[in-house]
Amino acid sequence: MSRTCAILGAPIETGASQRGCLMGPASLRTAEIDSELRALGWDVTDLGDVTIAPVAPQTHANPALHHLAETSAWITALQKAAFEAGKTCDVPIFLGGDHSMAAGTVPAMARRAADEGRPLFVLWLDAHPDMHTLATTESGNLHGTPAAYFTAQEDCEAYPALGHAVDPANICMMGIRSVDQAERERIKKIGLEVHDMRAIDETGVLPPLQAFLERVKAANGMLHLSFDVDFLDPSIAPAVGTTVPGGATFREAHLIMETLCDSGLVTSLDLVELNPFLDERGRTAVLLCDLTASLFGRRVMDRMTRSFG
Ligand code: 4U7
Ligand code: MN
Ligand code: MN
Ligand code: MN
Repeated sequence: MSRTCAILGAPIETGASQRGCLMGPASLRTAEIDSELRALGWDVTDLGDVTIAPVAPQTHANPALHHLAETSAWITALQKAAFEAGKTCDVPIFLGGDHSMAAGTVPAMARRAADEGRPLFVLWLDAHPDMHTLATTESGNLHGTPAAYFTAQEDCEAYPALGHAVDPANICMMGIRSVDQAERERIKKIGLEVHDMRAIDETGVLPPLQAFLERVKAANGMLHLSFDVDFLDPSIAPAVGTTVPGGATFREAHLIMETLCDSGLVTSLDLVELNPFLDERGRTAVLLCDLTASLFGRRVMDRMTRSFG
């Protein structure tokens, strides 16, 4: 029996500083993400896109915040739709949309895990930790806040109530290379596992990834992968509003996906921050589809199960 996945689009762009992420799900569908997965033997259902109704503006003590009411509406809609999507298949895939959508998808996956009596782990691949609260963000761009929200940090009360939080001890961040002072302090305070790009340069991606996967396995955890396009180096993935130099290479990213595939541990996926308005002939969308294919089983050669020599 083939394994099942469902695709759910979240065309949200109000969390980012630039417009365009709205087109992310359409671009990934144009790159034929569904047929790539079917070719790998997956049973794929496309659930279409989530929508929200128009909202009235909402004010906040932090005057920098942009689109608070829309973001809250998306969080509510996505917590429901992502949870429902999770019931229909083995691995739901959430197509963004800017990263504020993780404030919907991650709590939904935490609820799904809790229903199975299992903990949720999160692998966060991003240039940024997105650990601002509604009080500390200076840009006011709410795609910088989801990780603070779903780990139940203070000063997120203006967002919808959080049903299922993620334990910061169950999160591993990799690829980080742009951290604001308030985020740095919070990461230290809560003891978050962050492998910044310097650490990746020093050790490569495998040692920290394998250590994290061992922990997920030992805890019988479910594993959500939140993949922000800006995790990748901008030279290979230009279609993102928040490029930061010195990102993951093509092979580092594929090796992570291949290793995750071998582990069999990933139970849900966000593909976020793709801004097709900034893409070059669809190359970033195609790269994201190829990385997803690596995660779902594409490999160049079959691996030998025994060693030689
Ligand atoms: B993304 C930033 F100041 N920290 O708060 C901010 F550097 O989802 C960036 O990871 C946030 O792309 C980036 O605006 C959010 C900035
Ligand atoms: Mn992000
Ligand atoms: Mn980012
Ligand atoms: Mn971004």
